[in-house]
Amino acid sequence: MLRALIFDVDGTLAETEDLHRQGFNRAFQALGLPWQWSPELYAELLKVMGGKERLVHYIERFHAEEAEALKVRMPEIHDLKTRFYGELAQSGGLSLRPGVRRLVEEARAQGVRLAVATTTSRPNIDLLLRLNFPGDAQPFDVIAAGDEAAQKKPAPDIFALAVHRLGIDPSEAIAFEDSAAGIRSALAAGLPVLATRSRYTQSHRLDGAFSAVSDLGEPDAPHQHLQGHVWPGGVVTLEALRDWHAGHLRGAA
Ligand code: XBP
Ligand code: MG
Repeated sequence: MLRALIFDVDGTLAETEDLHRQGFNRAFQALGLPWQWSPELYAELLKVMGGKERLVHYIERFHAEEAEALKVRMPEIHDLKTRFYGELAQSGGLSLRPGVRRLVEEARAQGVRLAVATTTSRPNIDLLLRLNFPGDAQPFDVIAAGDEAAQKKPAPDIFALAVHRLGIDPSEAIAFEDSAAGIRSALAAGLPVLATRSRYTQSHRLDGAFSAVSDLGEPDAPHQHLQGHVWPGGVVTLEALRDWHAGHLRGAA
């Protein structure tokens, strides 16, 4: 039985990555660091998951000669980036990607549990949920985020933590991801993965996902199919997910 849907956040629930990039740039400027991350460079840096890890990677790769002194400043830079990200998100809006709200509502109405498994920091998720589900104290049953996992994606830790907190077997859930590292993480945790490609994962290989689409789709705005399972009408509905999942379990038996 399909008992839970587990969502990645950045690039999957919402197109947040460029706000993260801008948040980093504002933090660099505020701290007098002459660094500027372009969208092209950021796409490259995104291969390292987690903002803190990404920052350390950038320092080691581009400022190796002063790396030790700069790495000490990482927590300060990242805290400031999180603050600027929050300000940017609040002023510019942070809307959900197509089909996300519909699918979340279908799941809640039909008793399928909802979880988040992300490398992003907890305040960023709380803000995203507050802005998009006002008045709803807990739209998701389980949140597994950021430094709660010993190792970030592509390690399975954060998806495994979400599954553990849901108290289910991974075969009873479906994961939603936008990145190659995220797909690897969910697969390693034993979850089937549906990929929705995002702005910053256009060049990623989505191998391993049982289906890859441009987004979840809406009845009046069907998605573009990329590979694997095809969704009726170009829309990922809970009913269609249940059908796929039942067939998947029969195939595995
Ligand atoms: C994507 C990430 C995140 C964000 C930044 O996470 O790698 O690190 O870019 O967030 P996911 P922080 O797709 O798993 O949601 O700076 O708070 O780490
Ligand atoms: Mg993502």
